[in-house]
Amino acid sequence: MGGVLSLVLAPPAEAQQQIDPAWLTFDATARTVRFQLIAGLTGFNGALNFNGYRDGELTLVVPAGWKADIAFRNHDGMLSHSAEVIPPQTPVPAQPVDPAIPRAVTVKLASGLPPEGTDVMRFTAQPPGEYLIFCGVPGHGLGGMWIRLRVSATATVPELLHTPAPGSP
Ligand SMILES: [Cu+2]
Repeated sequence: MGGVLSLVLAPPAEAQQQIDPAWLTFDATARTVRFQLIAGLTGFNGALNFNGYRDGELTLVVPAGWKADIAFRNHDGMLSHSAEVIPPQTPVPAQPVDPAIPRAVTVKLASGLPPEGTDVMRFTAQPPGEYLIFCGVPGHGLGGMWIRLRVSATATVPELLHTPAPGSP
């Protein structure tokens, strides 16, 4: 069987999710920001992730007072998911709570939007402070399905930051 080239590829290690610049668009003059919040983007953490991140490892920074459109999409082919902005807390709640910012919540908060379900959270980012964006389906937040939102009194433009927990690899 000479001449047959056998190329054996080892299964890739779980790659660290990279921030996709397309997730975040904004208009500094109009002070509006749009963020694509993608539930279960990858299989990471049993798909209990937003944009491939879990446990606060992605932070969306929005200047205080800007209008935010958070375009939620459930990319998970199996589970239903939702999202809401809540105050920072450890551990995160086991089920939905009142949003920390009015209207910063999707429909079907507890039951979740089905695969490919979409909704847009439209709210004004205030007051300044630290928040979490959390999946309200019971148990998902506790399973790691949350990222961070920082409403910043000093930032001049929105940004996305990789924010690994201190001491994590
Ligand atoms: Cu979920």
